[in-house]
Amino acid sequence: MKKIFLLFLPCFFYISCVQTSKSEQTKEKVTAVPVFNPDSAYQFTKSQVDFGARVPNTKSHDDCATYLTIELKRFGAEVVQQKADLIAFDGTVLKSTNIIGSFNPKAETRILLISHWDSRPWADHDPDPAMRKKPVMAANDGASGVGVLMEMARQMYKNKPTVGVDIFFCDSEDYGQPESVSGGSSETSWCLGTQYWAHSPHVAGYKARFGILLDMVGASQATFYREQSSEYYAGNVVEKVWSTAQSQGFGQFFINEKGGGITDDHIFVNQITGIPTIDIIQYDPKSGSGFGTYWHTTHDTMDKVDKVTLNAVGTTLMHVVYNEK
Ligand code: AHN
Ligand code: ZN
Repeated sequence: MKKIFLLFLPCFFYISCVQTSKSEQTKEKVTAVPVFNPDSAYQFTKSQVDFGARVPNTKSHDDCATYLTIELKRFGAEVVQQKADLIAFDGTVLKSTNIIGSFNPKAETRILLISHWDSRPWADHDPDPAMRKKPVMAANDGASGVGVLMEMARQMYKNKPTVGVDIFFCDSEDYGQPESVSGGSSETSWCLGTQYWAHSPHVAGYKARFGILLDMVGASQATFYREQSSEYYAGNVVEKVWSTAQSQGFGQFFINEKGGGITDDHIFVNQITGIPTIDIIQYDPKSGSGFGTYWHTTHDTMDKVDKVTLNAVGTTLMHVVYNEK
């Protein structure tokens, strides 16, 4: 009797590790969605911040690129490091590295998941003027999105989705021209790594069914609105993601209302590659910048990152990816 029980134990353990929602169970075939681990996502976020600010042309930046590449390979991804010298608005040559990790690299149907991994070189929104030349630690504005995607990579290693997935860690997103510089913040001074990749993708003629960009997805009680350009270029993807979030119980994070339009990596992916791509980005219509009081300040540190938010985003994306056929 005891022996029989022990034989069944691994089955119970397995079942408890794979969640399926009620609505999914009614489909012909049950879709098993691996459980996203927010503690692990938090650790992946912290590991990046522990390198220091990941500003292009610094050792912290290069060490973090190596770390992300090794980790993606450890999770079975086929990894491309795309190196480029990108010219910033002020003429600085940014030694940039886009990192692309592919799962099921031969699958024709693909999903593109994007997050920038670099840190802003100046905390130009810091309340203390003496701090405005200091770099941003970018716990939320950078590391959080990458942390969520690294945890998804870890899950995909254990349990492959049906479709192909490309995780794209783009570089030199946050070297955009500060508003204080004459002429103001030019749109094309942002997202340099993504602009480069969109013109010269890691695979010639690269296509994906859709793309999802994560930007600032770790803050406590963050709210994500249906961003304007995402609606314009990829309304059905916005609908898919927001309705998945609602059905998973994350409606207090994914607000089912229109938000503003934001210049971010997804704009260039949409305009240059034609891959319909949305932006999940923290947006608070009541705050001044819209992005939280510590945005582009020296206060964007690990204490701002909340596992509950990482879980809301990660779990939603896991359901989106594993339900794609
Ligand atoms: C602008 O500030 C124009 N766009 C926001 C892009 C960004 C910066 N996302 C994170 N940091
Ligand atoms: Zn930023």
